[in-house]
Amino acid sequence: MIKDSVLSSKELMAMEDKYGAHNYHPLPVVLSKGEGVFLWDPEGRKYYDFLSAYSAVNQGHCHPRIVNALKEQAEVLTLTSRAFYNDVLGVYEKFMTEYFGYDKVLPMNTGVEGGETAVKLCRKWAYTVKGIPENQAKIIFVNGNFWGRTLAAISTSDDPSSFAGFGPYVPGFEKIPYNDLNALEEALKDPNVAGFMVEPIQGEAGVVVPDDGYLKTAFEMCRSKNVLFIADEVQTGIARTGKLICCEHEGFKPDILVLGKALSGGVFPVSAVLARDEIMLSIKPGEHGSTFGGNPLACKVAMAALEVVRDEKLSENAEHLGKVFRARMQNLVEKSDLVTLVRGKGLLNAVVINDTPDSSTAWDICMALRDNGLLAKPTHGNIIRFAPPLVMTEEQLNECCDIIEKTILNFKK
Ligand code: IF1
Repeated sequence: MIKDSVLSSKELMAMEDKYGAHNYHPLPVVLSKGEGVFLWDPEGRKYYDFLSAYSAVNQGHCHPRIVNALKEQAEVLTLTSRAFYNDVLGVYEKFMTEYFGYDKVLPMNTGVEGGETAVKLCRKWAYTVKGIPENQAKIIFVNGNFWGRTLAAISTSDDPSSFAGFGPYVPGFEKIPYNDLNALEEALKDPNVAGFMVEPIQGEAGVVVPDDGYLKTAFEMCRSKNVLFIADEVQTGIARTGKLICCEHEGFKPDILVLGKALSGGVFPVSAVLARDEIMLSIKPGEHGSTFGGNPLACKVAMAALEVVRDEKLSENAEHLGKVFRARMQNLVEKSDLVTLVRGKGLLNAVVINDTPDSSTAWDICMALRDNGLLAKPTHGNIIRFAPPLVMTEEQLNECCDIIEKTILNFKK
C-alpha cells in the first residue's frame, strides 16, 4: 500500500525548483517509496531502479536488516563525537579491518571525505615515512576521474563541468591518461610522487573499464617506487563489480582503500579509509576527523549492510547477473543501430548510445525507460549507466532487459 502522499509529483518538483538550489538536473520523476529493487512515485507508479543511487543501494532499498539496525541503535545512542569513546566504534573497527583485511580503518561520512582522508594520509606518510621534502608531495590522478565535489577533488579533475569556475585549485596533483602504463611509468620517475589514486572502473566517466592487468601492473609499478596505490572503490566496492572490492579481480590489495555509498546500503552516509599501520599511524591524535565520523549509528548500519553482502552472496549474484545483462545487451547491439556497445563488470554496466555526446538521445531514451517502468540516467552525454541493486533475481533482470530492449527498439529520435 503506498502511503498517501499529499503532494503530487508535479507539485513536489515545483517546490524543489522554487526552494532548492539548482545544483542538479534530475530526471523528471519523484520517488516516495523504495523496497528492494523497486521504487514508487507519489501517484503509485512502480519502477525498477537501475541506478541504485549511484551504487549506494547495492543491498536494495530499505533492506530490513539494515533499517532495523538503524532503528535499534537510534533508540540507544546516535552520536558521541570522538571526544569520548563509545561501545560501538571499537567493535566496528575490528569488524571492518577483519572483513577487508587491513590493520586499521579511519571512519568518515561521505565518499569525498574518504578521498580527502586518503590524500591527507598519503601526504602525511610521504613526509613522515617516505621522507619527501615538506609540501613537495605529489599525487597522481587519471583523466576522467571523479571522486566528489570538494575543492581538492575538483582540483584533480579534467572535466570542466566539475572544476570550471571554482578556482584557484589545490596544488600537488598531477594528471595522466587512464589505462596508460607508459604514462604512469613516466610520472613515477619523479621522486616526490607519494601516491597514485584511481578508480578501478571509472563510474562517472561512463563505466570505463581498463585493460585486464592495468591495475595490477600499476600497483606493482607503484610498489617498486615506494608510491602508495590508492583505490577509490566508493562506487566499485561493496560487491558492485562481482567481487567484494574491484581490485580483487586482479588479485591485489590497494595500499589505501576508500569505501563509501553501499558501505551503508544507502541508509546513512558512511565512508571509510583502510590501510596498514605504517600508513594509518602517520596521522596523529587531533590531526584529522569529523563530528559524525564513526558514530554509533553509522557503525551499526554499516555492519548490518556488510553482513547482508556476505549472507546474501551479493558479489556472486552481481558476477552472474552481470554476465546475463551484458549478453542480453550485446544482442541488442546487434539488433539496433541505436546502441554501439555495452561494457562493465558485475552489475556496474553502461550502454553507449549511437549519437553525439551533446545529443539528447540518451536522455530521451531514459525518459522512455521511465515511462516503461525502469529508472536509469545518462552519465556523460551519450552513455547510459545501468546499475540495479545487487539483490535482483535473474527473472527480474531478464524482465528489465525486456523493458530496455523494447524501449530501444521502439525508440524514435
Ligand atoms: C554527485 C557522479 C557517480 C564516486 C566515486 C567518490 C565519490 C563518488 C567513484 C564521492 C560520488 C556520486 C556523487 C553524486 C553523483 C554520483 C556520481 F555522477 F557524480 F559521478 F556515482 F558517478 N568516488 N559519486 O562516484 O562520494 O561524496 O558523493 O559520497 O555529486 O552528483 P560522495
